[in-house]
Amino acid sequence: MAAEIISGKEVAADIRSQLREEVLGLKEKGIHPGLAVILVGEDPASQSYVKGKARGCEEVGIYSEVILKDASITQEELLGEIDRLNKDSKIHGILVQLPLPKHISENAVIDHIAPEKDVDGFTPVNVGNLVIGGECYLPCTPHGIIELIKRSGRSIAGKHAVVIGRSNIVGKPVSLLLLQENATVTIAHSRTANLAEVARQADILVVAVGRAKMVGADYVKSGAVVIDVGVNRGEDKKLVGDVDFEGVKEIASFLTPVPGGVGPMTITMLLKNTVEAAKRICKA
Ligand code: NAP
Ligand code: LUD
Repeated sequence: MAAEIISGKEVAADIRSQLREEVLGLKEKGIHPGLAVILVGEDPASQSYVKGKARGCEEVGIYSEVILKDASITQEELLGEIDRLNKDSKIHGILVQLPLPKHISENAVIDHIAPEKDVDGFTPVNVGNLVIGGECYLPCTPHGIIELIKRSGRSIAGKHAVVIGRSNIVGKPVSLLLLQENATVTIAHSRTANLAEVARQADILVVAVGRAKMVGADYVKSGAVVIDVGVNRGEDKKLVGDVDFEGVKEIASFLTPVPGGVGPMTITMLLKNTVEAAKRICKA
């Protein structure tokens, strides 16, 4: 039986319309949520994602600033920019789009963001609180993935989740969130032996590798929920996921598409965190 396709685009539109209402209510109380996005350099994919974030802000009524910096910016100058935003009362959320040029330490930059404005959920304080179950901003892509699984109507508790990929931005935090939802979690990566066999044990398979169509039907147990995080641009400029959509849709019970799956959810969860940040900072 063919899998049901989970439209991240539709779920994102639902959440955004709720957020629009919430922002209207906050504005009546004199609170205007604001997000600053810093983009260093001219990577076309990053430019496209940042554009999507600014458009999302506009859609729900969040004030936004996109700060463009030349790839030659020094780390000191970038930290200075973050200092300024940390103190700016119009700005409740700060995001530095990754990756950064090689001469800048991503960890140093992230660590400079005030934790209460860290709407990406990347600062050590936020990540630490995520690990110990404290109050934190949930990282956007992992949170979006959990929402998509829940909206598919499938429960997570007691299920075996296999996550392929262990990056700080997707693999590790989504594994923690699945654990918090009471899944039994396996984290696989480039050194995992017998990867297809490990993946076939998954009731929930999350793929965040960055290799076009790497996960074929032979990686998937019949009836599994498959979440494709990968966004790869083929030679024809078309976007493809890490999952071979056509092959896997015949085997999985639920499958996310690329584009229109996890991507729109990432941006929507950022908008949600920015509204949350404005409420926390303004004590609404
Ligand atoms: P990343 O930092 O490059 O990490 C990739 C992970 O995949 C690493 O842990 C790596 O293992 C593992 N890996 C690489 N080749 C593998 C292989 N042959 N077999 C098994 N594991 C392998 O990537 P990322 O930032 O997590 O992003 C992954 C993908 O998701 C990319 O396509 C990215 O564009 C996309 N993405 C999408 C969104 C969204 O919102 N839709 C958000 C973030 C990322 P090692 O650790 O052993 O090297
Ligand atoms: N850095 C992210 N770097 C890359 N896809 C995103 C992303 C939207 N600090 C920081 O935004 O959360 C981040 N915080 N990331 N990413 C990837 C990652 C970051 C990826 C895809 C999309 C954000 C997205 O909207 C659309 C889709 O899949 O439907 C397609 C967009 C297109 O290019 O056409």
